[in-house]
Amino acid sequence: MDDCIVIKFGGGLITDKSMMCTPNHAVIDSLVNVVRDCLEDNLRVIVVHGAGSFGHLRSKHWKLNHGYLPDYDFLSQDDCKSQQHAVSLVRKEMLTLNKIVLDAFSKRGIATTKLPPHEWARNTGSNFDGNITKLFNNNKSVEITFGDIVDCDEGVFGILSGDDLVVRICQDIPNVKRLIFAVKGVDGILKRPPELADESDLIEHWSPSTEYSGVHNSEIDVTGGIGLKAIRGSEVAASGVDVFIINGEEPQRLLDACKGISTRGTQIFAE
Ligand code: IP8
Repeated sequence: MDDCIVIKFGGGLITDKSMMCTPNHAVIDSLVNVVRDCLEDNLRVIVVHGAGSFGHLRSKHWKLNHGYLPDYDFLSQDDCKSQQHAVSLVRKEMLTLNKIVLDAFSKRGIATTKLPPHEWARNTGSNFDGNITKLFNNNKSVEITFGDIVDCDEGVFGILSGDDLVVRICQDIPNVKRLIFAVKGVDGILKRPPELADESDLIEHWSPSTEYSGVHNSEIDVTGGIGLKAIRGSEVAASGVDVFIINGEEPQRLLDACKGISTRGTQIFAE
């Protein structure tokens, strides 16, 4: 059985987060090239992508991360009048971003399998319900899923982050060797906020007891930023998978990390 790697394409990396539903085609294409090189190296690859400006901005406005709030007085948007409507729009917007990613793969002749979580997952957090082993069974293609709005037992709906999905994929799929979080704008987890940090502020080995600067853009994001990646990454590391946070705008570093070659970035440990 081929070794498997899981790559999370950060939402902030593959989109312009400041503008509603704006993809970054150049970055997506460069990530697809990295995946192609991994496939040529006989690695099986599973991709999970984030939402960026396709999910977070509208979810933030409608507080979709808090579930159904029938008594809250929301300000209507031109194209959206209720939380339920926002749920269906965000699901559509995520399918649009997913199609952009799938098209970038097909342009390079790479077969993909699309797995939208609202069709097969329920509840949020890394303990969500969903039969990963049954669904992710096509190792002839790159299986692709993404952060999404899912139905929930409590609160009617909620946001299942790609950072939660990767945990269960790494734990449930046999032979996953490495999990790589490809992120925007930083080389990994830093000791100081990115605008103050220099080269020497990169934390090369991180575990939950390490102090760090967890920048989280809570004006925009409804999920957890680098802090959620670090915590979820340490859950994955506990199951014996090597976990790295790598600057997604540095394709050679990404490729090296995917192949298990030492490179600049942060490796996450369980403790
Ligand atoms: O960007 C969030 O997924 P993430 C999904 O992987 C939505 O945390 C719809 C906001």
